[in-house]
Amino acid sequence: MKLYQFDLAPSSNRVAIFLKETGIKVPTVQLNVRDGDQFKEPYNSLNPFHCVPFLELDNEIVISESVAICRFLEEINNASIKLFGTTSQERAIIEMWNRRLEIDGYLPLMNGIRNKYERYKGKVLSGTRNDLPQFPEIAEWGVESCRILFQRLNTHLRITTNVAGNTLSIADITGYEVVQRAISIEMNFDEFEEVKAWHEKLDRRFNSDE
Ligand SMILES: N[C@@H](CCC(=O)N[C@@H](CS)C(=O)NCC(=O)O)C(=O)O
Repeated sequence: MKLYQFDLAPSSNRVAIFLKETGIKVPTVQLNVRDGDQFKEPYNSLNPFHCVPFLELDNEIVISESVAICRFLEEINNASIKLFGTTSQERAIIEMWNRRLEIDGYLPLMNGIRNKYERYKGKVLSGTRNDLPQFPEIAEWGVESCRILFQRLNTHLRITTNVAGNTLSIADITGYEVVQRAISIEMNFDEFEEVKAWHEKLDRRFNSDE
């Protein structure tokens, strides 16, 4: 089994945090997606989505999508730390928050970033190179969508320590990366104090050397 990652990529970071939190070890290969390694053989043929992260199994099956990879690794390792929940209710709540954070925060901000910044010209869509023009207004739409999400999350975090209850879950990792993206584009979210405090707590935890 081999995990293909690029340490500077947010999606790879989600898997890296998951591995650190669960203690699961997987042999890892770095692909520099900024230099286009994903379009070179054998990676080009291995993963038709041309993105990191992706996991190559020993039976040659390839799994992409950060959350699918984490879920698979948690299941096959029977890890004692469960970031996808243990009961039906926990699993549903985690899935609910994870999807809201991706759909209302992560994707709108990423689409905005790709449509606004010079370095993404010709790379508006992840995993392909084409001459689709950038539409910078999408960045405004993204920030607005994320602001509404942060409002809801802020209220929710008044009654819970982590997003999907009092235990850390994959939804916290997704949410952490949403806030990281918001910070990278200098989005002002000072008014959402609970979101800020929760992100700071996660930032210390995820970046500690333990
Ligand atoms: N939804 C996917 C997103 C994967 C993705 O977009 N990966 C980016 C890095 S964060 C990538 O590899 N991009 C390559 C490119 O833009 O060509 C996931 O969560 O794994």
